[in-house]
Amino acid sequence: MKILTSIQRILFFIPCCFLSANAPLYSEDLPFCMRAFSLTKKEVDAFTEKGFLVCRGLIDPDRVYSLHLRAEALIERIEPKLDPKNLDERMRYLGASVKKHRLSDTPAILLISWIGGADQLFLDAGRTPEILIKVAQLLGRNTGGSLSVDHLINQLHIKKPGDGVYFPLHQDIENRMAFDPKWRDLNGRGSFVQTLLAIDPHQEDNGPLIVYPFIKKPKTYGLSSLSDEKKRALVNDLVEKGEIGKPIKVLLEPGDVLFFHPLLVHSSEKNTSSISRKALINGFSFPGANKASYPGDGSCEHLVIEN
Ligand SMILES: O=C(O)CCC(=O)C(=O)O
Ligand SMILES: [Fe+2]
Repeated sequence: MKILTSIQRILFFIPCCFLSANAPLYSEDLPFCMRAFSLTKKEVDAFTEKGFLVCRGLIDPDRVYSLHLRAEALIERIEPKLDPKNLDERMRYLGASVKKHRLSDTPAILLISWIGGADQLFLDAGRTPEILIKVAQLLGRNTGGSLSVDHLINQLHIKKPGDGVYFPLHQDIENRMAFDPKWRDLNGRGSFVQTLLAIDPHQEDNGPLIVYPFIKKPKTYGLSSLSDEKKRALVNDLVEKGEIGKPIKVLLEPGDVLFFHPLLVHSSEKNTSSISRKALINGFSFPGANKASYPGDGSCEHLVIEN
């Protein structure tokens, strides 16, 4: 085989870089039929700059109300099945996987992974064009030029009044890498977008998401290995040094959707109000970034949006 000279190698490498360059897509980069569901240039740029974006009233009230009713019905059916002696293992419910928590006296549901495995309505809600096309825009085109994503997460989060549930400071990228230690960032922008659809109002005192906007180029801070106290100390320090922005409570109305980057630092506190705070969380990865399997029947499905 002919051995390439250094100059030949450089000349070969430069066009390859351009071919595989990946960037978020603007509306005009999408087929005409998708543009009505796309993010504006201003929204794409805001997501890139801050690491999150809220789209108000994205999902129509009928659909959100149906999700609310079905979620309440599922919770009522699952709760009596929780075995107080076995709170550590996940429990299967139809094709979904229930994670329990022991933060209150009575066993309760922390979250239901791949809830679409128990009720298709939740899967369809995560894949509405209003959500999916925006996610595909943010993830960008694959090397072959197609628009496709892997649907990793379709999860119901339930925070009942006084149930004690909270999510310590974290970055979702660490969750992805905990599932797949060989996770690869293939689009150079985290290769993952998480979305949170508010089913109930997310208000000051029922444990809304708290986000720390990007200021400097985001990186992984290794929060998952620290105690809650050390996580708080590290994040306070990052805020003080101007690495990340001051915390913002993301207050939402039912139907609003938050899109966030896997390197966004975030947390949520306990629900001290008298109303539940339910959310449907959907997470999508750039194809090839994840090779692990996730709980729930049919999870990690590859969705082709445009060939
Ligand atoms: O439901 C919440 O409050 C936080 C959820 C979250 O951050 C996650 O699932 O990664
Ligand atoms: Fe998270």
